[in-house]
Amino acid sequence: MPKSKFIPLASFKKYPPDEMISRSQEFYKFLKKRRTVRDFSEKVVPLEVIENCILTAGTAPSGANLQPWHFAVVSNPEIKKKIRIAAEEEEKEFYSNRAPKEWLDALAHLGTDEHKPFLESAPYLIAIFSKSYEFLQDGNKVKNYYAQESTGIACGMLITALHNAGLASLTHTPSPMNFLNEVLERPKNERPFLLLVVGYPAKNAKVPDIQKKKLKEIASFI
Ligand code: IYR
Repeated sequence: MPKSKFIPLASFKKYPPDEMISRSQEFYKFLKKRRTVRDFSEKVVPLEVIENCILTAGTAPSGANLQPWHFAVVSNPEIKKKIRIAAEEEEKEFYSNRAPKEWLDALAHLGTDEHKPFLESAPYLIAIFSKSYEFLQDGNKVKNYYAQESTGIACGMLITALHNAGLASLTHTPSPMNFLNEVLERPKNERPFLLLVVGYPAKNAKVPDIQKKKLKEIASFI
């Protein structure tokens, strides 16, 4: 087993309590402004912003630091079109047959349907894959621990980073989304986790009038 090497924790920054309170309030106010958007502008986004946000996501904690994720960034219009066609096919089946009435009722207030024009109009689609195992250079197969949880955390950080950079996103999960492996030529050990649509909101983008739960509804202090 490789021997671990430890270095001093030089990057940690401590703040006085008052400053901690104001920083946490400010960050809450800032993140509260994030809204999932479904109407995207075609306006070009600098690739460097996307790269930086993915690097940010890559700082996420992961089981045994195995970083079991892959981010496939799509800007090619032909590939976006392929993804739209495949996703709309699945969604059509979902909305007209697969989804139980209970699920459709729960979604009704969002106004979603099988039409996904944003998959072509938004400048970037980021397909996030989770790897429950992978192969080392020598061909040996290794297991990744908590791959799903780790990838979920990385996606949360990616969404936060994109918001911080001044971009809107949509967490889109066509189900099933195995077609992403084929279209994006990703290996079998990579399981599609999320399709994130990224760009600027369209000029007159509208969002549903929905609220987040209050602190006492989501937390208990014992
Ligand atoms: N994947 C479908 C349905 C859908 C499901 C959930 I859960 C949502 O929060 C929103 C939509 C679609 O994208 O339309």
